[in-house]
Amino acid sequence: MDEKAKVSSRFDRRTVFKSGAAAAVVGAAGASLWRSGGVARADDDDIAKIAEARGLTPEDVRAALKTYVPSGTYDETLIFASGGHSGQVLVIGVPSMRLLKQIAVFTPEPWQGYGFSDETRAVLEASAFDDKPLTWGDTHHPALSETNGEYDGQFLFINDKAHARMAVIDLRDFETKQIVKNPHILSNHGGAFATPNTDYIIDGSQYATPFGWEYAPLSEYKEKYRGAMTLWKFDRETGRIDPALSFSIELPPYWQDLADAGKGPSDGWMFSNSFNTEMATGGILEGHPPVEAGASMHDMDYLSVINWRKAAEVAAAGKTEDIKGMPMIRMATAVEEGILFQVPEPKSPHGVDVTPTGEYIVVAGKLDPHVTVYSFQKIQDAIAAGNFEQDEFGVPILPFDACVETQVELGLGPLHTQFDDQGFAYTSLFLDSAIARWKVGGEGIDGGWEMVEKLPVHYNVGHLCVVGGDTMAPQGKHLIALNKWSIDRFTPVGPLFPQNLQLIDISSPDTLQLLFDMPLGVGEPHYAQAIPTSKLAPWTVYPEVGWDPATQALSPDAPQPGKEGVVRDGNKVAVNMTSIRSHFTPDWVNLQLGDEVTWRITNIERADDATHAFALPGQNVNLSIEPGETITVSFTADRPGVYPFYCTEFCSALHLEMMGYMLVSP
Ligand code: CUK
Ligand code: CUA
Repeated sequence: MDEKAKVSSRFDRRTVFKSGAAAAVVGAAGASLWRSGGVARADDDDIAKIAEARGLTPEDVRAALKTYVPSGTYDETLIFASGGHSGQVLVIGVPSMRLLKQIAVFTPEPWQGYGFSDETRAVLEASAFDDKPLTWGDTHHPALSETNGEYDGQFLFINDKAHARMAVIDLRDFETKQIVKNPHILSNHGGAFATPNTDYIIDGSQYATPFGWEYAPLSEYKEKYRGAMTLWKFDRETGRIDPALSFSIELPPYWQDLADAGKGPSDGWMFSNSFNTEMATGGILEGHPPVEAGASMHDMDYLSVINWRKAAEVAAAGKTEDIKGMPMIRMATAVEEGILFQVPEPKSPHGVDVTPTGEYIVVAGKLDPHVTVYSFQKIQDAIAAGNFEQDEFGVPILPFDACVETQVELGLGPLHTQFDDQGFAYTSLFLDSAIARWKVGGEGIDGGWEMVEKLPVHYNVGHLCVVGGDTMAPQGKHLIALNKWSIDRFTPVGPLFPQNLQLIDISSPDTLQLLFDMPLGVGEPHYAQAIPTSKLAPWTVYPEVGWDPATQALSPDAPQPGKEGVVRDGNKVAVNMTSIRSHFTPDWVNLQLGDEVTWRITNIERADDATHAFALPGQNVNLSIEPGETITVSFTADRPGVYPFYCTEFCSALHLEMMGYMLVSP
C-alpha cells in the first residue's frame, strides 16, 4: 500500500464522535473529573458537540486529554533533541510537545546573542578548523551527564559529526560553555555518550581519514587511514572537558558508528559498531561501485568492544604517541594491553544500546531484520579463554556464536533501541516506518526476547527516546519517535518539509497509543534524551549582578550601577554600561575613528524574564543580556557615522525609548 492509500484507509476507519453516542467516550475519558469539579452533565454533551463538529474520534479525544497541558501549567518532562545540521539543540516539553528553547551550540544565533559577544565568540573560535572559524555543525547525539548510571541534570554534551567536535552545555543556564575540536579525526558519529559517572565523554570517528587531518591518497587507505575512539575527560568542578587528560585509541579503518558505555557489570567497557569492513571508498567514475554498494558486501561487520578503564590507565602510564598535541593509544598497544576486541555482527549495523542492567548489548543492523543481543558475560568468557582470531590489523575477533545471547526478528531496517521500566525494549524500524516493542529476556524472565507489538509511525523513524531510556533507571510513560520524513502529516510549507516528532503513550503493557505529531521546522533531530523536570534546577536569573556566564562567577570587570562611563586611554576606549528598564547608562558614546573599543554591559535587573538585548548597527552585533548577566563586545570603530543602538527585547512599555547614540567622529 502506498503512503497516500494508508492515510485514506485510516480516515475511512475513523468513527467520528457523535454527540448521541458520545457520552460514553467523554464519560470514560473525563466525566469523573468533571463531576468531581461539580460540573453538570450538560457540559459533557457540549464537549461531545465540539468533538463531533471537529470530526474527532474517541481515540483523538483520548490523545488530546493525555497531552493537553493547560495554560500556566508545566510539562513533567523535557527532551533535549539534536537539531541536526542546524547545529543547535532543541528543548521540548512533554507531553505538550511545545518547543521551549533552541540552545545555540555550533551556529551563531542572534536571539541568544550567541557568537556575537566576545565570550561566546571565544567558544566558537576555540573549535576552529586550524584558523578557519566554523559557523555550523551537524549535531547528532545529545548526552545528559550521569551519576551512578542515571541522569543528574547538570550538563549536556553533543557532537558535531561534520567536524568531529564536542560541545558542553551547562544546564544551570542552558548555554554552551565549551566546544573542543578533536585533533585526531575529522568526522565523528559515536558520540556523545557519557560513562556512568561522566568521567569520560565518548567520541567515535565515522569516516576514516589519516590522523591529524593530514593528506594521504585513497590508494593508501589501508595503511594510512584510521578510525579512532576518543575519550574526552570531563571535569565536573570546572564544568569543562579537559583535553590534557583526554586520549584516543586507534582503530582499523572501518567506519565506526554508534557507541554506548557499559554500566553495572559492563561498567568500564564501551561498545561501538563498525560498518564498511569492506573498506570501500567509492570511485564511481573510476569504475568502482558506489560506497553504498561497496560498503554492504560483507555479511558481517564488527562490534568493537573496548576496555576504556584499562585504556585510561595505559594512557596515564604514557604508553601513547602524541598526535597533534593529544595522546593516541596505537592499535598494537591496545591489542597487547587487552583493551580492544571485535565481535562479528550482522551486516551494516547502526545502533548499539546496552540494556538497563548492563548485561546485554543490543545491536541493530540496517540490512538485517533482527536485533542481535550480545551477552557481556559471554564476551568476557571468550576473552578470558583466549578464544579469538585476528583481523588483518591484528585486532582480536571473538567468535560470533560464543558471544551472542540471542537474535530477535523485528522487521525491516532496525536502527535504534531504548528501554523502559516494564522490561520492554523499543526498536525503530526505518524501512517499516514502525516501532517494535519487544520483551527483554535474561535469567528469571518469562517470555523474554520476544516481539510483542508493532506501531506504525510517520515516517522513516530514526532514533527513539524514552525518559532515561539509555540509563540504569528508565521510565515507562512516553516514547518519542524522531521521524525523518513527514510526507502528508502537515499543511504544505514548500518543498522542504518539517521533521516529525511523534509522542507515543507506552504506559500500558498491552497497547501502544500514538498521541501527538509535532512538526519541527528547524533541523533533523537525530537523537534526543528525556529527563523529568524534577531533576533539573535551572536558574531564572543569574545569581549576582555582574555574573559572567563564561566562568559562572562574578566578573571583576562587570560594570556596576554608579560606576558607568566611557574611559579613554589613547585610542583604547572602555565603555562600561548598565541596562535597566528602560535605559542604557551611558546613552551617549562618543568615539573617534580608529578607536579600539571594549564595550561591557551589565543587566542590573533582578526580576524573572527582564532580559534586555543590545543591537549595535554597523558592527553586526546583537547581544542578549539576561538579568544579572555581564557581557562584552570588542570592535574597532572603523567608519565615521551616527549609530543608534537599541534594546531588541520588548522589555517594557518604554522599550522603544531604550536606545542611545554611538557617534564615531572622523
Ligand atoms: S544516527 Cu541519525 S538516525 Cu547519527 Cu544516531 Cu541513526
Ligand atoms: Cu530593554 Cu527593550
